Amino acid sequence: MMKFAVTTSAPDIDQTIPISLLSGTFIERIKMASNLGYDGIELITNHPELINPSKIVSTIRNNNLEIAALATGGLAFIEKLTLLSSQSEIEKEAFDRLSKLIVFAHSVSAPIVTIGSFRGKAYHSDIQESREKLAGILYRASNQAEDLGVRLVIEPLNRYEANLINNVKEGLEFISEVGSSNLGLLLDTYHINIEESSVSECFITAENAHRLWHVHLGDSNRHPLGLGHLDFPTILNTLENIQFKDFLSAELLSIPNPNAAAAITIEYLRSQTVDFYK
Ligand code: LER
Ligand code: MN
Repeated sequence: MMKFAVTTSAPDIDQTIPISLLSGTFIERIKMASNLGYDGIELITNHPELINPSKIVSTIRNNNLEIAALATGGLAFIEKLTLLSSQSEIEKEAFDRLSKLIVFAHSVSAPIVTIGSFRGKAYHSDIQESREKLAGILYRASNQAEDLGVRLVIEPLNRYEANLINNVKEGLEFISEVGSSNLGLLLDTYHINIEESSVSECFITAENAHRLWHVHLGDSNRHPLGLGHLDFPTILNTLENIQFKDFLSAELLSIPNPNAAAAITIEYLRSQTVDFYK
């Protein structure tokens, strides 16, 4: 059975993030996610040291939800920290913050830490040099995460947001370069729709390589599901056929507002996946 999560910020973040859904206090947002029928939460956190892990876990579990993943996007959007940067002190600080997030993921039993925009941009004149640098960084981080029972996922991003790892083929090649069995792929329907000739086919490619570990959901325009032109019935059918059992997280724009976007998306998903509930 597929599990659906919604992306929202942890209590340490009070700024607005465009892809953080739900509004209100953290407890109100968790309750709402549960009432809407989500199975899990993808948490954006920048300062996990400010959060009490057992309080977070009990709030989420008491509402019959799981933590699907911890997201690093807030570190990039708000703190302007990225693993690759032409400023070495930013790279150093970013790695340190990733290590802290991995330790926090372990303490709240989050199975996955995502690496999307947080990887930063290739800045060497030879792009291969940046790739190799990132591979070294993620090799170290993947090993640290493995020791703590946490998996890392790298997310191909569309060409307007990243100049490194834009599609599934490049993602799989990069994972081979890193050489860690603890690094997988996060495929985001919004990004792969821009870069791939077939969204469904690339899920199959990633699954055949045993690296499809996490999914982000957003329609072609990054609006709630059903409000763009992605063929979600076929995509969901493909994921069902390959028996994808990990989380699919709604990570999309707060259109028309953060609560309605979450509500429209889960309603759409439940209407398309009724078979699972027979
Ligand atoms: C950014 O566009 C995205 O998809 C996030 O998951 C990246 O951190
Ligand atoms: Mn994403």
